[in-house]
Order: sequence, then C-alpha cells, then structure tokens
Amino acid sequence: MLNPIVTSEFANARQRLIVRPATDRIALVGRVRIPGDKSISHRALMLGALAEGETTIEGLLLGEDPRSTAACFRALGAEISELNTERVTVRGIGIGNLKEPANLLDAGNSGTTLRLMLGILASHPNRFFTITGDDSLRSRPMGRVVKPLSIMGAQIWGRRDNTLAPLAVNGQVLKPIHYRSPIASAQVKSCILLAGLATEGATTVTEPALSRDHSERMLRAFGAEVIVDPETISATVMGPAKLTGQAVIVPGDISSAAFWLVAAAIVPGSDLTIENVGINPTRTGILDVLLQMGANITLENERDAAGEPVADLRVRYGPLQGCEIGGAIIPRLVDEIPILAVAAAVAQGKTIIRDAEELRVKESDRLAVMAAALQKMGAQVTEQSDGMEITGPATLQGAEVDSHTDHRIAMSLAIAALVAQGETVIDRAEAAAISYPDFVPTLERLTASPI
Ligand code: SPQ
Repeated sequence: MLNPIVTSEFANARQRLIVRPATDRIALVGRVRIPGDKSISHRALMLGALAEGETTIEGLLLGEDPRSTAACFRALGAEISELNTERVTVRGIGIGNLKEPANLLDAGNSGTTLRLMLGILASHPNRFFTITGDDSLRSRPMGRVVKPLSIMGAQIWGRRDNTLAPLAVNGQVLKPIHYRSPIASAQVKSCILLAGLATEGATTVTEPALSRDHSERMLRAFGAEVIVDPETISATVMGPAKLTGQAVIVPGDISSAAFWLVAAAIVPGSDLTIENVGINPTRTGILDVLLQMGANITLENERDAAGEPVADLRVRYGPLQGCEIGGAIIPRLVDEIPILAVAAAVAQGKTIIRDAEELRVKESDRLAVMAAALQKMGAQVTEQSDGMEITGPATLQGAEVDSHTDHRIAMSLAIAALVAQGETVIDRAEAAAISYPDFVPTLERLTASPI
C-alpha cells in the first residue's frame, strides 16, 4: 500500500522528500528504536584504534559520519571489521603507533572526526598527515582546535591562517597545557584531551559550561587517568596514557530521538515509546525543555549500558507552551535547537532561544536556515544574532524547503511538515543519512497505518 504521507523522488543521489500532513487519521503510535549515538560511535572507533588489544562495539551508528571516522583510522593502520550494528571489532595499534597514510584523510561531513583526529595526529611525532572534508566541513572553523594545539607545540597548516581544511599536520612531541576554552565545546575539549594522551604530564581543559562528557567517560573506561572537577568545569588527562581494548555498548542517540519526541508531542493522538535512548545528563537538555513546554514525556526502564545511562522514553501528544532557552543548557541541547524551533512554532506563546551563536558554524548556519524555512512555512520567527524568537501557535503551510545538506535541518523540516497544511517538499533530504540512515523508512512506517 502506498504511504499517503511520505513519498520520495531521487535524481543524481539527491532526494526530494515529499511529506503530507498527518491529518486526523494518522498518529505516531507504538515503539521505535533509534540508531546508535553518533558522538559515542566516533569515540569508540577512535579509542579502539588507539588502544592495545581488541575493542568490540555493539550498536555502532552506521551513518556517514562514523563511516568517515572508520575509513580514516583504517588508513592510519587500525584494523576495523566491516561496520554493522551487532559487533564491530577494532584491533588497536596503541598510542603513538598510527602509521603515516600515503594519501589525504577524508573526514567527509563530520566535524567530530576532523577536530578529534587533529589532536591525535598532532601528537604523533615524525609523521605527516593531510586531512580534508566536504564543502560544508571545509568552511567550518578549525582555529578553535588549531590554536590550543599550537600552544602545545603542534605544527598545523591550512587556508585562512591555518583555520580551514584541508589541513596539513606535522606530528610533534607536545607539551601539556591548561587550556581555558572560550566556548563550551566537546570537540575542543576532546581534541585537547586526546592530544594529552601521548603528552607527558597533566593536560587540562576548562570550559565556560559543561559540554557532553563522552570522551572523559570512555577514556576512563579504556584505562586512562582522567580527573574531572565539576566545580571549575575542568577535565584533565594524565599522559602518557595506555589504553586497553574494551567492550563498548553504544546507546541510542538522544539527538535522533529528539525528532520523534517532538513529532509525537505535536501530532494529535500520538503515543510513542522510543527505546534505548542515551540519557547522559550532558545531553538531556531537550527533555528538560520539552517538559518545561508542557510535553507529556515519561522515562521508563532506566538502566546503565557500559557506563552510559539509558532509558525508554514515552511521549504522548499534548499542547505545548513557549519557553526561554539560554545559558548553560545550550551545550546540553545544541544539536536539538532546529527541532525545538519546530516545537516552538506550534506551541502557544513566545519562545526565545539565546546564547546559541554556535549554531551558525554547524553543518549549515542552523539559525538562518531554520528561521528562513519556518518563515516560508508560515511560522512567526525572528532570527537574532545568537538565537531566534518564535511566536506561536502558527498554522504551518506546506512549502518547498531545502536541507542545505544539513542532516538535522532535513529531519526537523520533515517533522514540521507532518503538522503543516498541504504538501511540503524537502530538497536534499538524503543528508539525513549522516546521523540517521533509517530516518525516512522509520517516518514511513510510523505514518503508514491510520488509527
Ligand atoms: O560532528 P559534527 O559535524 O560537528 O556534528 C554535530 C551534529 O549536529 O551532529 C554538530 F554539527 O554534532 C556535534 C555537536 O554539535 C558533535 C559533538 C561531539 O561528538 O563531540 C559535539 C558538538 O559540537 P561542539 O562543537 O559543540 O563540541
């Protein structure tokens, strides 16, 4: 039977996703399992490659971004089995032992791959590396990691005063630093901590607000000495470290769950349980905000999976109210702001998002792109330099919109389309495969059967 809500057209690897409103006959009901956490998947592959012995990874995300990380570390000499969700094995080669690849390393669309890898490469003496990425990644700022690495003694060259990829790295013996980062960024923090693994002494990063702490947790699990000081928001790694292969279980990605959380909250009649979602407190800002907006969300079956907290999230439709989002919560929901903007557009009253200027340097300028797309769909949105003001509730209208090749924009607009009147066409929707390869089939399944 043809799905009345979701259809797709492909031409030259470009997907036009056509989404019609869920009307009053369709609701999101039942259970859904989301793919593995992207941040944890990258780190499992990287630490597995740097460890001695075998690492096994269960639940790896099979998105384009972890595939880029796996390809880079294979080129650097790690043996990584074929990627699958059941069991990936990584035969690590030990810190300091990566081999010099004969060609460019390609991080694709992935900021995490490029930034974290720079810390690892810069601390591998007597080897030369070159690393690049796609159009989007080559326009994203790398100075934020090149600068602290250079203070550690790294030699890195690139366009625009060494801030844009392609980058060339001449590996060095580095010296430890205490870096006070001007931004709360897990990529900056992780890059420096990874450089600290091969560096004699204590390498510390202090952040203005706590960003996701998956690196600190996983480094510890692999045997590194990591000291965390919540009072000063600092993390220290003692080097030189030795990592030992581990069994990693990757929980479901709350950033992918976010699309279904909002979809079920705004499509009338919905009652959806999202299984096996990672609820690390550095990532759960989306839950705090949706609950503050009045969403009906409950956590069930809370448990621990290899050092990361996990739960099933049940969400039921109900009216939402606008709210204010800013300050220390931003790093805890930074990737969920596009989908929160959709929730805000249909919520009653005003939502103010501030302190979110970092969104301008993600895979796209997510503030400009979301504001423009939601305006085109009839929402009342004003773009601010560091956020958005959204006044709801709007009756959204179907429109022709574009993902700008940004996975989170593609998926956010598909969810907005479920509650719009008329047909929405999302161009370049194939971008969803970066973090959620099964997003469209899952959307098709959840909207296939009338209630
Ligand atoms: O890896 P990439 O491309 O930077 O991906 C994004 C995303 O939306 O998936 C950001 F665009 O996630 C980042 C996130 O925003 C992943 C990440 C990590 O794994 O360490 C940290 C965050 O970035 P940052 O710069 O705030 O540290």
